[in-house]
Amino acid sequence: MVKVQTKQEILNNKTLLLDAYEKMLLIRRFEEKAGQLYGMGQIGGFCHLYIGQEAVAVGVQLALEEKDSVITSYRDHGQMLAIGSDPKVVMAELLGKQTGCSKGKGGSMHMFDLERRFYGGHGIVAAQVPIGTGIAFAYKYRKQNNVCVTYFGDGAVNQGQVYESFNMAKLWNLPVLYIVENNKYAMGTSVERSSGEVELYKRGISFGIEGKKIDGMNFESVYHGIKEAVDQIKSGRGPLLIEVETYRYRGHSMSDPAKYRAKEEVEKYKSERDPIDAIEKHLISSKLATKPDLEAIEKRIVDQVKEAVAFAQNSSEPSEEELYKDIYVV
Ligand SMILES: Cc1ncc(C[n+]2csc(CCOP(=O)(O)OP(=O)(O)O)c2C)c(N)n1
Ligand SMILES: [Mg+2]
Repeated sequence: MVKVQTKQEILNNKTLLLDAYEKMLLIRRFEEKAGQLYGMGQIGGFCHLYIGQEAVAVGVQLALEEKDSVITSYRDHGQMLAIGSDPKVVMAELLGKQTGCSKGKGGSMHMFDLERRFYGGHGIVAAQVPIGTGIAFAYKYRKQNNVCVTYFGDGAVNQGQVYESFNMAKLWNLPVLYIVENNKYAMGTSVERSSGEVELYKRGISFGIEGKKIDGMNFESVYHGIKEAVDQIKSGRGPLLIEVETYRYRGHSMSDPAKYRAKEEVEKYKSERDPIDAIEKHLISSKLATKPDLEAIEKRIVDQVKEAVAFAQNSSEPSEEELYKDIYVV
C-alpha cells in the first residue's frame, strides 16, 4: 500500500493546492456563465449547477489515477471540468451544438468523455449506480487494478437499485468506490424528511460495505479521504462507501422556488464554508502563493470561459440527419 499523505502534507503541497484552486475556480466561473446563458435562453432543457460542491469533484479527481473512471448523475458539468475535459466542448454541449461532447444531442445531463473515462451524465436518479458497479465488474473480470468512482445523491440513496448494486459489489468484491454526495436536499426534500437513517455512510453496513463520512466543503479532506479509500480498494479490499457532506448554493435546477430552505442557511455556507475561499486564504496565509499569483489564475480562467462561450456560440446545431444517429432503434 502506498503511504497516503497526511492532511498537513497536503496543505504544504503547493503544486497540488494551486491545481485544485484553478480547477475549482474554473468550475465556479464556468457554471456562473452557464447560469447566465440559461437565463438568456441560450441553454435549453434542464441545467443542474455544481456551484458550492466544487471541492468534491476536484478532490476526488486529483486523488485518482488516470486509469480510474468516474460516473455520476445529471449534475455533471463540474465533473467534466474536474477531469480535464475541454471547457469549449462542455459549453458547446450545453448550448446544444454539434461540437459538444454528445454532439449537442445530450445537453446538460448527458456529458461524456470516454477518453478520460468519464461515463456520464445520467438523468434517471440512481441509474448510474448499477452501471458504475458493472464497470467495476469489468475491471475485476479483466484483472485490471482500476477503481470506478460511482457518485449518487442523498435522494438517490433511497432507490432500490443502489442496494442491489451494493449486494453484488460486495459479493464479488468489486473495485468500486461509492460516493454519496450529501448536499442536504433532493430537489426540495431534505434528508431529514426523506430518510429514516440520516447517517448515509452507514447504508452499506448490512451488505458488508464499510463507510465513512468526510467534509466535502474542504479540498484536503476530500483528497485525503478518497486517496485512502482508493488505495484500500486497489489493495483488494472490495467496495467502500464514502459520504461527502457538501452543499449546493444554487437551486436544484434552473427553476427552483427555494422555499424549502432558509436564505440564512445558504449564506452561512457561502460565508463560512466556501471551499474556494478556504483554499485561497490558506495559500496566501501560508505564503504558498501571492495575491497576484491568484489573480493571474483567475484571469486565465475568465479568458478560458470566454473562449468556451465564443466557441459554443459560433458552432452550428446538429444537422437533421444527426437525429437518427447514436440511437438504438430507428
Ligand atoms: C427515477 C427518478 N425519479 C425522480 C426523478 C426526478 N428527480 C430529478 S433529480 C431528483 C432529486 C435527486 O436528488 P439527489 O439524489 O439528492 O441529487 P442532487 O440533485 O442533490 O445532486 C429527482 C427526484 C428522476 N430524474 N428519476
Ligand atoms: Mg441531494
